[in-house]
Amino acid sequence: MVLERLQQLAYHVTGTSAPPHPFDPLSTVEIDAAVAIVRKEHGSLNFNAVTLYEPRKTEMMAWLADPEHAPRPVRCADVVAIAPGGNLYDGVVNLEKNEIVQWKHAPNMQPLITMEDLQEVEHVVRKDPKVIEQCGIIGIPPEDMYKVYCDPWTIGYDERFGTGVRLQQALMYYRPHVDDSQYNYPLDFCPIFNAETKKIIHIDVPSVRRPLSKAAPNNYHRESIEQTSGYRTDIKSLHITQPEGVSFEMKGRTIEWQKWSIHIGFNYREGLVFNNITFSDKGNIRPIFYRLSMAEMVVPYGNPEHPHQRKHAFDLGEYGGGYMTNSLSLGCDCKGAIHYMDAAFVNRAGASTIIKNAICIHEEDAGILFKHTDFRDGSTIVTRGRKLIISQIFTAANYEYCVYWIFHQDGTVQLEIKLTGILNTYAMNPNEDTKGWGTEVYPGVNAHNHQHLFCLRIDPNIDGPNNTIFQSDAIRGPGDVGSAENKYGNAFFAKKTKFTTPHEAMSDYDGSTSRTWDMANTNKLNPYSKKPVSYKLVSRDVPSLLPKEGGLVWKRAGFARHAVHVTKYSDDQIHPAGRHVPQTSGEPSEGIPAWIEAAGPDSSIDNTDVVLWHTFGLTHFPAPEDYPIMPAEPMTVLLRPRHFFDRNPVLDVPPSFSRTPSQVAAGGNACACPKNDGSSVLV
Ligand code: ABN
Ligand code: CU
Repeated sequence: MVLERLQQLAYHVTGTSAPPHPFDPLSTVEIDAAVAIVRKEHGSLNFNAVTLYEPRKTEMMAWLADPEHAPRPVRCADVVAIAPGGNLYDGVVNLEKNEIVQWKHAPNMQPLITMEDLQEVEHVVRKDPKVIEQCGIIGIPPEDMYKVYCDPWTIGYDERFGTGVRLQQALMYYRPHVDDSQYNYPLDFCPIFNAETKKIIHIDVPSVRRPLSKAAPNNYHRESIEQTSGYRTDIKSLHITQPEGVSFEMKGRTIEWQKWSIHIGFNYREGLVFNNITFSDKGNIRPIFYRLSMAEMVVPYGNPEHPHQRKHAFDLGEYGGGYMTNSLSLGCDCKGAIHYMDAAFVNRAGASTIIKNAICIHEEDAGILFKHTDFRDGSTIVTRGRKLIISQIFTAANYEYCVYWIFHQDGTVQLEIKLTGILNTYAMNPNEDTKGWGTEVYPGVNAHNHQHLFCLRIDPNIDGPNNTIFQSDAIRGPGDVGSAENKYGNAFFAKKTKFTTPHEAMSDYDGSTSRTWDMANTNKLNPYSKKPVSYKLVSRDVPSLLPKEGGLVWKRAGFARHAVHVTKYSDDQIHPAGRHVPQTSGEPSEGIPAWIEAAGPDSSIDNTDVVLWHTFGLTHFPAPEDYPIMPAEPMTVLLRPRHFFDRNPVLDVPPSFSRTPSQVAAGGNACACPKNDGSSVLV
């Protein structure tokens, strides 16, 4: 019956007619169906997640290779549910047979905290007598409790409370006026909330108290700026128009643009997920990536004083990059001719919900793609590039993460993350010594040092699934200056180190050797360079994990110990810090370290189906310029074709200007340019 419904009903989210593509996220209809099937068998439950149970790769590869004849992977739902008493269950529901095919109790684990979970904490905090007492001590009278706010975070891990009880820590703030930013008025104590009993079970109170700051508000909304500095008046309008429409085509959720074909998925956890990424090389459809996503992140804070060690948010695994995603608006978040896609989730009560415009797809001018002028005769070619941007923005309490997946015409994939929003702040007394663990960004406001570390999951499929990862370092040639082999000392080359085991592949960034990593298909050589066809990971924002080896964050965020880990592909290895992240102790470490241990650190990853996990990001020492709201700071990772094509793959992009030597000699501005950018073409 469910299958019939699936086939008959319009897919609110997938936008396709039935049946959905096996990579499509679950539609609202499918989510409701999965919930109904689970409810029928297990009664009253709270739902934490109902998402696509992704098709098993072997089946999926067979279907992609021959969709006419290979069996179509069955639609299944991956369910996370909480039973009365806080018991966690992981389930898989076959949506075509209407049956639960897996239902497992997951004892002593906590699933992520949803926005609904977060929102109830503030109401409880405001009414709690012990919180009211603490507020009184620092100068907030009981009648002002409505001005008290909190950002509830998962507790992270606190050895006093362990993993069995679902807990949140409430980072406390105050708003003198409803329109003031509460981050100017952090409070010095931290209540702990039990999500099961809905009670405050403990309050961490510092030994040195910090009364409520008396500083004037420091706000960022229009009214406040108009009343203070005022707005700049010298910005003229800039319009982006695409009178002929966009250059991409959506086929269901598969986008085709400039030789790329990409399936666009989205889930509650990773947000955007791309599958089956191919590029048409002279008509030959070449696979490049089976799956790409940002799979986890951690934001460890660097103040060792209790309880700040608990501030190390796994924003994807503990809260969900999909659940926190913004509904994007035209002309503000994205500019130009935009195609939006919605995202469907389940709520706690088991009803499907939708975030409208969760994904933004648009094109932008990408500046010069290539150019050359011959200095002797003035012959010139200039070709402008275009880029396709598929983006989402999520709000992780105080911070905004703007995630741009950018596809370039030359086969490059770029992940750009812009960090904006508001610093996490803590209270400080006038003239208090921050001891170097933070910065006074405004009177009474201590913004602690922290890192933003993102884990990119790359499942390469470079001309097929059997790939090998190499590290590439720019190294000086052997031989001393004056020696026969390196007389002038100028020799240097790219040293390639093949990773044959996960142990060898645990590698760190080295800016001094311009280190990059190659995902190569050693079974196929470039006809000219005789090197394996490959994609290079170029990433320069790669700080080391600063929390020390053996410490809490190091144990919990095993993925962040190295810039690169490589594992042999396994269907269920998606989440690098584990499936259920809140309140993990890190003993043993979940996710990547556990998988490597289980597979054997010395097992082979040579010429097989591998996954490359890349951790990158930045270390943030806050400064007043970041406050009261941060100007966006970008970070970029590139995946670039190397020895993949046999010549520059964008020679066929029409130039904006082209004059051969003979055209220059003939005089005039003759230009036989087909229109490329819809704008000026010189004749
Ligand atoms: N950055 C931690 C966080 C994210 C979302 C909601 C609350 C807290
Ligand atoms: Cu930061």
